[in-house]
Order: sequence, then C-alpha cells, then structure tokens
Amino acid sequence: MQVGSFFCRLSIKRWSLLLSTAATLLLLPPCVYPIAALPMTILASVLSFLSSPRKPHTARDATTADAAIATAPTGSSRTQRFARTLSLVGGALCGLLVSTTAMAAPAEDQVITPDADKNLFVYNWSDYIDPQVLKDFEQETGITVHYDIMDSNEVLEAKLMVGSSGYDIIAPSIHVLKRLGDAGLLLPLDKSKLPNLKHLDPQKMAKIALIDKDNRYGIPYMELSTGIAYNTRKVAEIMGSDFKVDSWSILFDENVLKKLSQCGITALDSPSDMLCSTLIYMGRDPESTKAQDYEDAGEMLKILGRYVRYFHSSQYANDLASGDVCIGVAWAGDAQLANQRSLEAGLDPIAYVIPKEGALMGYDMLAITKTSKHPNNAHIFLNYIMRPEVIAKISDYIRYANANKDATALMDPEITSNKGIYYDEQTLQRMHIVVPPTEVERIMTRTWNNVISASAQ
Ligand code: SPD
Repeated sequence: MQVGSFFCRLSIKRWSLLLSTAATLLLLPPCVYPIAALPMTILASVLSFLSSPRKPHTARDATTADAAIATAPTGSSRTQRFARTLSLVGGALCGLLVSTTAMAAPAEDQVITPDADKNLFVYNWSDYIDPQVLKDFEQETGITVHYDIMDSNEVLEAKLMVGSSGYDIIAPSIHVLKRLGDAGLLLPLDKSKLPNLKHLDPQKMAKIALIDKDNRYGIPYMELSTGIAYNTRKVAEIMGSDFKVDSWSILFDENVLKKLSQCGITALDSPSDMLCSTLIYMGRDPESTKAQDYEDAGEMLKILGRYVRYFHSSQYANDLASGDVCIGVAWAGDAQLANQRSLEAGLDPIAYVIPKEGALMGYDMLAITKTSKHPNNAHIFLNYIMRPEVIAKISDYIRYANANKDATALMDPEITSNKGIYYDEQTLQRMHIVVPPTEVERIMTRTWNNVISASAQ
C-alpha cells in the first residue's frame, strides 16, 4: 500500500490519534528517538504482518486488498490499528532521526564519531583562547566543552601525577609534555584521526620532534618567548628618556630596581622560565646539569625578589594594561595583549623586548591525558584546533604565534608582522628552546621555593 494513499484514507479519529502521538513525541528529548524508532517500526511490522490479509500476488489482487483495508470499519482489528499507528510513529521517528543526523552532519575533516558521552574537559592557560572558537566547536560537533584555567606547569604536573585529573585535553609547555609523556601520563596521538596535521609547519614539527619524539604526544598550540614587558611612558618618566630596556641586567641591578619598584615590578611564578632566563643572562648553559649553576641563578633572583610586587604568571597582563605595574618578566603574547588593552583604554603603550643576551622560546602543546574518558572527542577537538581558519582566529585574539603554516595568510597582518610575536631570523639566533635536564628538576624546584620565600612580596 502507498503511504500517501494510506494517509488520505485515515479517518478523523485516526488523524487525531496520530497528531496527539506526534505532539507527545515532540516532548521527548531527541536522544531517545533512535532508541525508540527502530523497535517501534519492527514491532509494528510484525503486528501488521500477523493481522493483515495475505499479501496479494497480482496488481489486481493488490487493489482489491487495499480497498478491503480502506473500506474496513475503523475498528476492524485492534491489532491492525495499533500496528499502523506504531508503524507511522516509528516512521516519523526514523524521518526525524535522518533529518537530525543530516543537520549535525560532521564536517569533512572530522573522520571519527564522537564518544557516546559528548563532553570534553579542557585545561588550558588563562587568556589563551578566543571564547567564540569553543562556542563554534560545540555548535558544530554537539560536544560540550568544560574549560578550566591553569597558570602553572607545576600545578598541571602535580594534578596529573596524583592520578586521574578528570581532564581530557591539557596544555603543557613542551618540556613538561616530555616529562608527562615519559611518565606514561599521556595518550599517544592517533594520527589517523588527525588529518589536519598536514597544516602544521614541517620545520617546526621537526624541532618539536627532537623533544616529543616522533610528535607522539602533542600538537603545538602556541609558540612563545619569555622576555621583558614594560610601560614605555612610566619607565621613561622614572628612569629618564635615555634609559634602555634591552638587557636582563636591569632586573638584577639594585639601583635600577629601587627606582622601578615605585611603579611596580612583577615576575613570573615559573621556575624554569625564571631560572633558565637568568642562566642565559649569566652566560651559562640554560640546560646546565650543574646544581651550582641553579643555586647561583637563585641568588641573583633573590635580588629581584626583594623588589617585585609579586611573582605571578597571569595577573601581570591586566596590571600592566591598567598601569598598576610598569615592568615585568612576561610571555610574549600576554605583553601584546596588555598593550592592546592599555591602548584601548587610552593608556600607555606596553613594549616587549627580547633582551640582547638572549631569551627562552618554546611551545605550549595540546595533549590528551592517558586517563581521558573522551579520547574521540579529544581527537576531534585537536583536529578542529588545527584547522587553519580556527587557529588563525585564536592567534589573532590572544596575540600569540602558532605553528600552522596554512594559518599565517589568514591572520591579521598586524600580528604576523609584529616582531615581538613572529621573530625575525636575527632574533631567532639568540633564542633557546630549553628542556631542563631530569637530574636538575629537584634542585630547580628547591631553588625556586627559596627565591619565593626570601622575597618580600
Ligand atoms: N596567557 C597564556 C600564557 C601561556 C604561557 N605558557 C607557559 C609557557 C612556559 N614556558
């Protein structure tokens, strides 16, 4: 029988039954449709088969049989009526399922289906994403992102060491990614699920592979350096217009520190950034294996500690922007963000310098935890982040460089031409990607704790 002709022949009573069933269905959450539709349709077919007249073999017989059903009294068989209704409801549900599936059709580059539990727990640095990207991702994939903020590699590491952190995606800096990978706390990436890896810069990937062997555990998220950010007007006002901020030495010179402390000095609460930058200033190996080098760097940092307003790794961006502090050790993009916010508020320009002695450069990576309960969702997220237009949007927003070769052309030229974000060859010569050796990890932590406790903050 034709579905159309069946509809035409429905009695008013039956139409009202169907319409009320459909109305009830609209109240059901969509997730039950696929569960309900198939068994209902199968049950309806069985009932229909059991209660229908024998299937006609010829066109003539078919017409007669259809006419028999059409002219049969409405209540000719309760089972038949029930079967037809069920069949229609099942069909409607199937239709609905097909249309919702079509609406949520995965993007071309999404090569896997999400996990049954469509949640994703992400732990990333503060001020490190365009919130719109998360909204777009949720809308496209139906995966809900639970996003927590971190501002220390050490805290991240401690959380993972303790056991199940609850996070699927984390953002360790490259040297911490290595430690976490070596400790068996990360899930090796399934590259067959990451077709967008093709967009990453092969030269940068090769550099990263020297640390994260074969790019096994992480994708580069942002590229960054550790330098000095300062309020150009305030520093000139206090130190004189000839004063140059181009060397780490200003952070260890008590005469300079005394004056600058009037407008506020800050430094990062990050042992590797602070100790290794100091080693660079001292002309020592930033990957030294000698405990004495770290102890000497610690003594230097205690001088700075006497004058800093605080050691903190995220608060300084806002404080620089508002003029509450005037100089500090900073990560590149945060300094750029402070500059943007300060100018938008009609305040002073914030400059960022790579000191002449050299500076640290590195990558913050995205990786999947070994304990991830949503590994497919996590792969879908990483793949999404590697879309050139997505990472370009993030970089423009947070003002950090990325390692996606196909994103550069899509970005704001003001960002890509900014020498404090994308370094020229000359600057790159004095930058170091540093992985502190395992044997000095403890001495670094101990030295740093001594610096903090000796500081007057
Ligand atoms: N606001 C984002 C800061 C990101 C800093 N990443 C840490 C790098 C450590 N070397």
